[in-house]
Amino acid sequence: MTGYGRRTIIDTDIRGRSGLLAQADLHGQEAIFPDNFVWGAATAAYQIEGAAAEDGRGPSIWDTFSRTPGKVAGGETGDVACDHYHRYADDVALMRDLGLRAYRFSIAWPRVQPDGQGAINARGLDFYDRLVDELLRADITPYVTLYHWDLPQPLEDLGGWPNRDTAYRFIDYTRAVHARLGDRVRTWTTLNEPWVAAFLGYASGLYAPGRTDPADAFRAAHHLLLAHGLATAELRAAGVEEIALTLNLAPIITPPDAAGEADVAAARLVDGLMNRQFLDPALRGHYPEDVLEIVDRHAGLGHIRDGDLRLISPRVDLLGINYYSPTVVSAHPGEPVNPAFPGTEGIRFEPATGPTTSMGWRIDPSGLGALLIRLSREYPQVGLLVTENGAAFDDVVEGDRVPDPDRLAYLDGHLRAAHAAIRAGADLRGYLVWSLLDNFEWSEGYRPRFGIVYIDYETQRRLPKDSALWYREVIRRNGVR
Ligand code: IFM
Repeated sequence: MTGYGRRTIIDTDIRGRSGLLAQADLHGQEAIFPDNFVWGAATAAYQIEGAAAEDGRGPSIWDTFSRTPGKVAGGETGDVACDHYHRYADDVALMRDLGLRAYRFSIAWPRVQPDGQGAINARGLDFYDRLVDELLRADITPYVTLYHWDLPQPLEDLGGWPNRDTAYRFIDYTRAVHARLGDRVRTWTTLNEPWVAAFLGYASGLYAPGRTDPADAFRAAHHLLLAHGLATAELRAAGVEEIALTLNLAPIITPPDAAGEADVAAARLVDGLMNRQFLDPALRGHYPEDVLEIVDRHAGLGHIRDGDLRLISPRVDLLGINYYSPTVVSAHPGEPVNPAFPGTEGIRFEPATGPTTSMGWRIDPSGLGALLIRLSREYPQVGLLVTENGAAFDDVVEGDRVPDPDRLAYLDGHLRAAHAAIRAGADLRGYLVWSLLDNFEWSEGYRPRFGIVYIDYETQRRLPKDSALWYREVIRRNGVR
């Protein structure tokens, strides 16, 4: 069913060799998760809300970017998206029908503080207030993410994330959101995927704000980390018990036929840029030496001030993991730099082989298992939560059904890998599928469909796909069988 073989592979080394095999997770056998395992789904504000100019919301960098010709496929924008802003009550009812126990959503900073500083827009907060109440009435635990890439445009005009001051503006915004929702929301995530915000936003320019300066990207990364640390301290002082940081993480491996020392060194370097550049400062209070060397070469180190690492690394309770696919690299002298990974001259990012999703991403559940085990070994102080995992496929409606066997198999395989990782000692506390709804997939527009619920964008009709009905059973059973 999953193309994933008879056994669940849960430990993969940098050369892509598989190690530990978990007999208990043979395909077709039951994999029951621990009591209190959190089951849910995730979304993000700009991808689903719409109502871009309503109730005092200001423009974000994504409004500007998506309106810039050539930046988003088909010129699409988040202006309407899934119209969740108006349909949130129906969407919560749907979540309840699907048996979800948790819902991860993000707050749009430009709704709450249209200028990114100064006046708070109460009507923006009212929306999240209503949403949280609706969730609690449905017995669904809200998981709030404070930043999922929609920086208020006025802050970008002042320099954006490469400007240190943006991190301090984030504290004021955090304080305002917590003051309104803190009595009902227990788990707070500061940032979603700062690597993407920094390196696709400021180095490759593929995402908003579309800048292409590696030095700015490294500065942005540092200031995002600083924003995380400062907001964590703010939330902790306000009495929040469960604070998380969500990173996009992946095993960086070499192809089986290219596993020499140079290839392994290439994988290590990319691991530094994508994974350790964020994990180590936030969870260990220092940058890895190999990463610092690359930062220094591109941006100098002047933006990293004395005392910053202490501010960046207050205790967090959960590490949110967004996993989709491993990254495969090899050493290739002469290969030009990958613009999203400054410092990777001579490294080839290998195209996916084997089964892929409609994003062209390789399907490899074992990567999730390997990642969870590695994180629990290397950062044992923090609990793990899969805050995103899922797949886009070209879904087709058939009558009132959306058969999506490929997505169902993808989720089944990844849940088995997650279960195997728990058995091997990973402290995994929950799993949130990406995504609840089909939505605006950033520069790819609305073509990729990641939802377990299909959206007909003409009518805004919601139609649970087969994977959603299957997921309801998974939640009911607390596992897969
Ligand atoms: O849609 C995105 C989400 O916003 C962040 N993580 C990856 C998803 C799929 O690309």
